[in-house]
Amino acid sequence: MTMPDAQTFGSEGVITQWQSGSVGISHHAIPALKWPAMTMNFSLPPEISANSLPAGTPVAFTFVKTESAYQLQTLTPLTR
Ligand SMILES: [Cu+2]
Repeated sequence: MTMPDAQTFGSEGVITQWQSGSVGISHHAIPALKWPAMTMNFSLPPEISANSLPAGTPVAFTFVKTESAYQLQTLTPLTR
C-alpha cells in the first residue's frame, strides 16, 4: 500500500462544467507540475458539493494528486 502524495498544488482558473464527482476547470499554467494552461477535470472531496458555483466563475483552487486522480482540496471564488 502506497501513501498518497501529500504535496498540495494551487492555481487559478474558471469553472467550465460540473459532472457527478468532478468539476472541469480551465486553469493557468502550473510550473510546479510542468503543466501548461489547460482545461481538465478535478475530482471532488466530500467537502465540496457539485454545482456549488456556477460555470464561468473565476476561482482559486488547491489540489492533491491521489492514486487515481487530481482531487480538489479548496475551491474559492475570485472577486475582481
Ligand atoms: Cu491541468
